[in-house]
Amino acid sequence: MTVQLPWWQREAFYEVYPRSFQDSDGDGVGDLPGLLRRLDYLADLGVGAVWITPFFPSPQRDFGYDVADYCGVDPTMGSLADFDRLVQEAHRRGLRVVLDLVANHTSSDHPWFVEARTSRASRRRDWYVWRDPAPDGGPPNNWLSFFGGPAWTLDAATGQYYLHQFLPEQPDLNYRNPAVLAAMEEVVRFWLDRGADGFRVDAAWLLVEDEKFRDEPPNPAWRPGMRERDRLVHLHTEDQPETHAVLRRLRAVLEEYRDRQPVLVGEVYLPFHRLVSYYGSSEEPECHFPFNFALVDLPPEEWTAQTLGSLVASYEAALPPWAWPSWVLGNHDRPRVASRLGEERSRLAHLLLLTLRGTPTLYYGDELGLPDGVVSPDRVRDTAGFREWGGRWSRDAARTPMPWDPGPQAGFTTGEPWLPLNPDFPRRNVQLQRQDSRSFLQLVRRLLHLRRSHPALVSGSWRLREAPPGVLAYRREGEDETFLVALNFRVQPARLELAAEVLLSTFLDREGWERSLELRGHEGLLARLRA
Ligand code: TEU
Repeated sequence: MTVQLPWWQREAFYEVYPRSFQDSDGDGVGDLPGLLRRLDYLADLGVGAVWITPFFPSPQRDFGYDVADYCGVDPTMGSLADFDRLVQEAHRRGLRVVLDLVANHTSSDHPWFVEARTSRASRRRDWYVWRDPAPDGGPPNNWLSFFGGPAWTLDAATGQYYLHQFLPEQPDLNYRNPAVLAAMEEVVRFWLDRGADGFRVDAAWLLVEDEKFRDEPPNPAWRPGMRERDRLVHLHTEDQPETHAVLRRLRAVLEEYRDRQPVLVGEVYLPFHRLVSYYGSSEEPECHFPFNFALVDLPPEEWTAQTLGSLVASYEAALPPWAWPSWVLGNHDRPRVASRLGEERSRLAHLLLLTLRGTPTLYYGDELGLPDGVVSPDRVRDTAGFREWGGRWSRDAARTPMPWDPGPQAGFTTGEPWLPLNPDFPRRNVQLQRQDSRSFLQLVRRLLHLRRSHPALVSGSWRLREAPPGVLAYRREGEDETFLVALNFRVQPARLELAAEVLLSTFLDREGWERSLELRGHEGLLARLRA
């Protein structure tokens, strides 16, 4: 008898960047009522949880990741009533709603920071991280921001610097002050009480910094083309031991609602051996899973059978036996996977994502094979991210509006979209791909529905299998079914001497029993070995 897994293990997650998903009022910016209108699409696609990036009141300097009120909805996104309706309608369709907890920092417009900067004696002063200037009057140490320049800004009125790992408009909260954590716990309760099903903790590995504020050493591996911030080795601004106590407390709040199985997911960009510490322990749990970004940051030239096989094997080996895996191909901060790999290999990547063990997270639009949009430097909105990547790439390209149909503004808005539509939207959109039996969308939809009807694809064991050069092959074995996945990452054809029932090809043009599995160039197969 298959033990019923919790929903966050059974279901695939889908990241919605609400500004770009569906606009309902013609202002060119997506919103919650627009997302409500697209819930049937998500339910039909076969995802089970929607992670919505921030929609809280914000001056939008980092598009919502600068929160000015943790317990509200930005007027451009709708209202709390719209949120309540969204949750109700999502739940009616069996969809869970996961929010973005931007816990590391607030907006500089947040009342807490406005009060903190009024004076050194303010009761909120210690809610943020303040330091006296260095003897030369400059920043207290050499820490750098993700978005360029020092991670410190001088508040002239009070003569001290405050810490911001991101923009100066995103002052870091001070988790060494218990009042800060207590306030964030109340934020979690507020949304859980309104029916939220969990949180993705933004910048979870950055929450606490070194108590002694020591300079970080230079990074000998830094090369031109890497991020300026990575000129330093981040010994003191990330992955501090005290971070885990914060995540344990946030998890403890979720456990107050354990009957609803709310989930805590961590945004953690760390190598596997450090990433796994964000699960905590079975006695003192932290994240249900931290995102595993290994496939997001894997350079395109390293997408080979050999590299991927050892990457998956080393992740599986690094996981504590009770820990639940996670896999991600893309998000709103990185170039889209179809732009990194091309369409055919992006299909292979989605076959990989949706047949590995654990919870997969899809990024909106990737299910269409959507490439990065074309955003000319004069139309860049995300100047912070543009600086972060040295003007070589803007995160806007991965945030262009969802193309719903070939009609005006791709069905995204009746107004002027806040970012340009992808030029290929007349040919690459939901409506046309729904009508095409071999489209990218059909591949993702079929894989999601296969996952849902075959537990072996979700929680079955994962085992690498011998395969010809260039082919990654692995078995997924459950109680009463065994599957084989074979991915040919080369353009040359390959053959697996194995009889199996092909359930689908990434080209969606073959099914049924085959005495041996011929793989065309860049073709992937999902086959059943025993029913
Ligand atoms: O990103 C934090 C982070 O992990 C950065 O490395 C991020 O991947 C990217 O490099 C920043 O451009 C989170 C959010 O995902 C990001 O959108 C926000 O800008 C950032 O935190 C600040 O809240």
